[in-house]
Amino acid sequence: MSQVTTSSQPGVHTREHLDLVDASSARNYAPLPVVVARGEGCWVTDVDGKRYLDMLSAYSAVNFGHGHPAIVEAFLNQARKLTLTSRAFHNDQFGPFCKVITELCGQDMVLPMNTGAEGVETAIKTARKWGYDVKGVPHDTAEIICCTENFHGRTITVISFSTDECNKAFGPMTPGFTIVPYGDADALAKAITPRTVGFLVEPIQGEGGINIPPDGYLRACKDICERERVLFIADEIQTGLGRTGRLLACDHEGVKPDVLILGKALGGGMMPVSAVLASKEILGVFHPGDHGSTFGGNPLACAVATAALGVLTGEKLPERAATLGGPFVERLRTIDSPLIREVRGRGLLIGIELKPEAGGAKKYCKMLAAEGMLCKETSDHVIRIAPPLVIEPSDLDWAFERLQRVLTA
Ligand code: IF1
Repeated sequence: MSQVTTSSQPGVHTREHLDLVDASSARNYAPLPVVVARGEGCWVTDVDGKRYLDMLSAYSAVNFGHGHPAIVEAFLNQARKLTLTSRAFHNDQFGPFCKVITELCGQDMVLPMNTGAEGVETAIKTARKWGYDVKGVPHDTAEIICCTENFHGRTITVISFSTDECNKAFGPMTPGFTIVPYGDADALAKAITPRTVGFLVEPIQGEGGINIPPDGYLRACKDICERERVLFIADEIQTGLGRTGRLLACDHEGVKPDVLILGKALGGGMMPVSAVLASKEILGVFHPGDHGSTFGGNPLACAVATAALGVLTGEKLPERAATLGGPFVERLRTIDSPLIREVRGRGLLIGIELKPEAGGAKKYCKMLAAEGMLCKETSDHVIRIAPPLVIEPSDLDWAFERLQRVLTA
């Protein structure tokens, strides 16, 4: 499946598409000039026929690879039968989905939404209502603790607790959030007040630069939350469903989140599906009419998500991520390059942090794209690598050669 491609000039069809986008698309992204038209497994093809190895997987939404046959089949079968009823009625895909996902995650209940940000919003509403109804916090005073460098989505409430400067432009912000340094459990303990209802955390920060917290951090935070009666809310939208070598990244420390948020890969790479999972005591705070979504829990989404979870367990993808990821990270560490500051990763969620003198990671992502490999910088200096979990060892070898070449050129 390998092919050496070195041209960095956009082809003629690519040029046409870039012009269309330039003419009338909002400028909220600055993508690499690659216009993808097809995808199969870990490989995609652009409009000019050039092939690339996808080492980003749509930020882990394409964990199963492009067009996984079992998921495509579930999608097409369901699309022919029934796609949407709204939650005004039941649909026959919802119940089976609820059973599979709650059993897999070891939680009592699930609340389905669509995008990750909606899942996070739902978890915030859950924690606040739990705070008022169960913990007895006075109304309208609930506080939720979040971390520096967090990324949980783009809605107004979610960016209200972002520490990224770019979000300052969108005020006024939603109150009720406190920020503590990521990786510092003592800081969490100190920040808790009688009004604290939840601690929202990414087990590994994706956008923050593939930041892996110190060993024992999640366990310590969970213990603090238990002691203080604060909900431990894990945003596993990016880290969950096998990416880090376990079903959940929290599993590495034997931590069961009180509230678990999933997204991205849950939609099988085909549609937005997110979910909030928790115990009866916690998700039980919702009563009819309190919360919902037109598309959340739709039969197409449920059929696709159920198939995706079937592939995840059937193909043992968490184990695969662990088996392939560990040695790949070790191998990346052997690259003898003055540009590299650190290589870090867990499973197949990997960051290559470059030194400031390298001049930013984007340049290297462009060079890698010219070599036929797609990945994306994060946090300016980190090359983020997150291939589909179904990637073949030979494709990882192929990627390694490109990375080595570009980083030692
Ligand atoms: C974009 C980052 C990744 C997430 C976590 C919630 C959400 C995300 C941990 C929201 C989304 C995406 C969104 C995407 C880029 C991407 C990203 F670089 F911005 F940070 F993956 F690392 N929690 N992450 O990572 O989910 O509402 O988007 O479905 O372009 O904004 P969403």
